[in-house]
Amino acid sequence: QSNCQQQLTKQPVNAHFCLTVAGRSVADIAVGASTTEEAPHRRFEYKYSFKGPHLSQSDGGIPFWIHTGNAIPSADQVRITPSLRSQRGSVWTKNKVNFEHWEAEVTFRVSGRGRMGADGLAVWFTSTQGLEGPVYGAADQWNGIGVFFDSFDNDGKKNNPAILVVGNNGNLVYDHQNDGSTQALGTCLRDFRNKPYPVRAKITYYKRTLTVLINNGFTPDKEDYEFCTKVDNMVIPSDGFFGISAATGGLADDHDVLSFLLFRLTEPGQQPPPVESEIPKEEKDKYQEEFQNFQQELDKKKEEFQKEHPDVQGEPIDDLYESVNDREIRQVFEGQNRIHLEIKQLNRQLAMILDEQRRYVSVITDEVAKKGANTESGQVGMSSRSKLTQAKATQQEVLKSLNELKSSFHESLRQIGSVQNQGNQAAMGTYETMQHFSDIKEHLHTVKRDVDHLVQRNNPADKVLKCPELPPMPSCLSTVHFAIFVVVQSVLFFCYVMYKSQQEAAAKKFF
Ligand SMILES: [Ca+2]
Ligand SMILES: [Ca+2]
Repeated sequence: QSNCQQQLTKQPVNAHFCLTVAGRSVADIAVGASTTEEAPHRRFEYKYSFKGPHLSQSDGGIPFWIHTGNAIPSADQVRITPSLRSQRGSVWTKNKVNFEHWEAEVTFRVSGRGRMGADGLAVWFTSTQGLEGPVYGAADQWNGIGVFFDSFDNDGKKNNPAILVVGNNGNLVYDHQNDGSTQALGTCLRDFRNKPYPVRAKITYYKRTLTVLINNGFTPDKEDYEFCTKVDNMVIPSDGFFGISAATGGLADDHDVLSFLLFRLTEPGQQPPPVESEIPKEEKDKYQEEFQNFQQELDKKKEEFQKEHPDVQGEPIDDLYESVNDREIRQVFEGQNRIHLEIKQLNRQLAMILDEQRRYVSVITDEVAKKGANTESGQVGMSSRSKLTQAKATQQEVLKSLNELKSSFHESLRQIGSVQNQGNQAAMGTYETMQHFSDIKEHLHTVKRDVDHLVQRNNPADKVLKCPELPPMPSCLSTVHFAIFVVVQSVLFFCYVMYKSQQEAAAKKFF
């Protein structure tokens, strides 16, 4: 600390850091008092505690506790107030506690739709049950202590939500309008509303020191407490009731308490007192009956389950079923995978067609070259002229069929587009997708057959034999040939580029 003070005089910027360090060291001392430096003996006291999953009984009550006002106990929590205007509720232990040292762990949620909420939640240890009143739903002028989780900023100093400890000997009237700021024995600023995990408060009264630690609900780690405040030399009634109360005002939050666990602390070296005497027979019978009801219900449910699922033997149920979302995602994924495979196959088939076309072009080119050679030698027959006309007709047929290929390819692309849309919509169209693709395949097969047919008709072997008989106007013919094949190649190349770009666009759409 002296080091810190030196730093403070030299560098005022470090003030915050030093204060944090100082705060941390206080926290360490506070925690150390109850843990490292010979921890006190800690015993769970079920008669002053509640928690789920069977928090409330069939009659709506909480074992060993009473609830008043708008409090609603349920199986896994007590809603001290619902998020409605001007609600007050509380729960109190039925019996007094007279432990010299104790530790209470409260797990709660304060949640509301507003950016601000009201009024707050209070944890009490008082000599009488404050069943009804204006201080967070409990009585004013209490005798004992209240730990307040004050949501609403009544005095407008922008210092809420805050946690404060207020002691009272029965005479003090709580200063609600100033958020109890003049009466608080200890305080810390913590936003405890709308947290992803429940907020936990550990309130320890040990050797006349009251310490409040907070787990701010940002982590599932239940033991991740941080220091809030500490009050030394705190005198509290020798016996009293524990209670939790809450209230709403013009603004309203749900104030839900998931558990209240009380532990009796005994200084190390001292013998912990014997467990308290038996609970009254009447209560015992009631709990016994309650337990048997639970047991019977459990057995019945077990039997029903085994009847309905004879093959299931202790397997986790989560693995057996998938949620609606999981199923939809899986179906969409499978549908898209199938589309991807089909597109790949289309690509392969197109490459094959292109290959055949190339072969065909090379054969024709050879033919033309040979024709050129024959013309020079001057051997021409009249019959060859008719053959040439035939060849010309064949070329025109090729061109026509290539045009068909082009249009059918466009048709395919259109179909792929529509299938993709269906795939995006959901996996319902799987059957339709298959149908579309078989259509596309058929188209392509037809085109391929046509092309094969044409190639066969222009069989290179025949050509080679017939080549010498070509007529003496080769220059004109070869130009026509070349022009045709330039066009053919361009069309094919154009188709391929179109297809490629479509595929890339589709890929972007998917991923
Ligand atoms: Ca307030
Ligand atoms: Ca305030």
